[in-house]
Amino acid sequence: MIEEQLLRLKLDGWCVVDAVIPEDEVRAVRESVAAATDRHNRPDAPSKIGHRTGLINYDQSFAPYLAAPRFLSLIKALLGSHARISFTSAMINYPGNARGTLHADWPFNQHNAGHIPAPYPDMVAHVTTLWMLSPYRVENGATIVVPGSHRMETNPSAANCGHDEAVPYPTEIQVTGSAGSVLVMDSRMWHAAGANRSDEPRVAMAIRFAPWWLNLNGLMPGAKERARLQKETGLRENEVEAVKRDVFAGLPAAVKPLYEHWVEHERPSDVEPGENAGAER
Ligand SMILES: O=C(O)CCC(=O)C(=O)O
Repeated sequence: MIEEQLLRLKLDGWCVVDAVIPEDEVRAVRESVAAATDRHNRPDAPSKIGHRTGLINYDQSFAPYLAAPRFLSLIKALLGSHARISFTSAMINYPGNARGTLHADWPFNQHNAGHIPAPYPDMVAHVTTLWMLSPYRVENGATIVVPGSHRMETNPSAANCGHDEAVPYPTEIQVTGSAGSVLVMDSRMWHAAGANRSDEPRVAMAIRFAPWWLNLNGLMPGAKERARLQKETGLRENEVEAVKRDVFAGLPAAVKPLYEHWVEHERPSDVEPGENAGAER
């Protein structure tokens, strides 16, 4: 099973791990994540999108599933045994939301202050996982991917990529799946949010993983390194708030190693209360 998933990730750039959250448990997680996102929605979220970064501070209903062996063993096979979480974000795509632009995720997205400049090397350096808390269907805006695009050395967020980020790509597809499944993809993959043409919100989480050696400091609100990157490039950066100590203390033992590097007060002393950076990509 894992061999097949790894082959798909290598050749196509993505695969789906089914039922990471069991069918009879996913509704409770969906409702909990949606309620936390409603309560703590970012004021600068794009139109018809609910968004909350640092979700782990506001809701822990999904935490036990992060260590599901069928899921975590795949992440570790891709990024090594010290893989850790870089982003924990909730996304609610409401009916009528517009299709997103085609892009690769941080740190390959060239719009971000902290990015690996294109042309970048061909290696797995960051993994994006999209958790389907609602079933992903074509009508409700299932994520659009361009299979094989992760092997490109650039992506449509770069001005000279050769493909306009606003234009659909001819071979793109939408990844559908049942609630509780997780789309795992190389963060270099060209992808976009689909338009939700249904009458129900599509609730999902973007949980991203980094190897231990990837510098995440630019994501921490208030960090000097973050401020310098933004000033020197004139570009924005995503932000991921520190995990609160009491939240961390309550996480399952198997999940703690995934968040330990981001716990408040265990960060470098240059961190001060921070600014807000806009929607992440
Ligand atoms: O909402 C989606 O389907 C895609 C989200 C996305 O583009 C991202 O998280 O980078």
